[in-house]
Amino acid sequence: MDKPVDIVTSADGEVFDIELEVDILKENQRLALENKQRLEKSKVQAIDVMGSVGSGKTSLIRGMISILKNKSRIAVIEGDVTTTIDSDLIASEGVPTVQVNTGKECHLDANLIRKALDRMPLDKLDVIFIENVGNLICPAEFPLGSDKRLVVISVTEGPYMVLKHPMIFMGADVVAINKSELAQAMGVEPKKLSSDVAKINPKAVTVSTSCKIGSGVEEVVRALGLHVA
Ligand SMILES: Nc1nc2c(ncn2[C@@H]2O[C@H](COP(=O)(O)OP(=O)(O)OP(=O)(O)O)[C@@H](O)[C@H]2O)c(=O)[nH]1
Ligand SMILES: [Mg+2]
Repeated sequence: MDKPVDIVTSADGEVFDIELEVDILKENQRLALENKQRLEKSKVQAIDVMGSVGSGKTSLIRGMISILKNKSRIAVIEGDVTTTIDSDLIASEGVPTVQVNTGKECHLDANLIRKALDRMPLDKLDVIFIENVGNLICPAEFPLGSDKRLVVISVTEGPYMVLKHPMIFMGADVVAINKSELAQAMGVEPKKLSSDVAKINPKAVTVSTSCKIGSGVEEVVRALGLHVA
């Protein structure tokens, strides 16, 4: 009889890949807890910013920085596959950044964040934004030790983005539905995306934003529990 297709086995029939994955996730959770305790000790609020490629993560972080920077000491950890484009944009706001190039990996993990935190003066910071790699799937499984998880999607990704990627919304505290000024042209209804999020995770706060015109950004800051000047 043929082997069932959904079981990964070695040549001698021993199941190994699935256990390996469980170990990686467990170790990540342990390191995430360490990061969380370390951040709490230094009274730093860390926000994990996730979302698909080009949804507006960097733009929203920049918008939040301009609201917060006179009152809070901010730094950014920039996760990117290869380039420093986003780090350079953040640096132009006068905010220190630590760049984490993930190479082939499609997400940040708690070990990379631990190494980034080693390079930051935690006792001199209030808020750290962590821009995750653009991806709606992998980051969901890898908590980093942040206080809050913010997911940024945009109306230009179409009407089914939420329903197709429930995992990432299950762990979200706040969801920004960005590029809202383009909703009509895209034939996408932000309210429908918001109700899709509510069905998956009723506790998540959903905010319609446009980084282009600056709307909704302050509401995101408040929803994240960050102090608005
Ligand atoms: N029209 C419109 N464009 C936006 C808005 N927010 C961001 N953009 C544009 O969308 C593009 C991508 O924005 P980014 O902020 O770089 O998106 P990102 O999620 O950080 O992208 P990656 O880091 O590459 O995954 C840029 O050209 C932004 O200027 C918005 O609200 N409306
Ligand atoms: Mg970016």
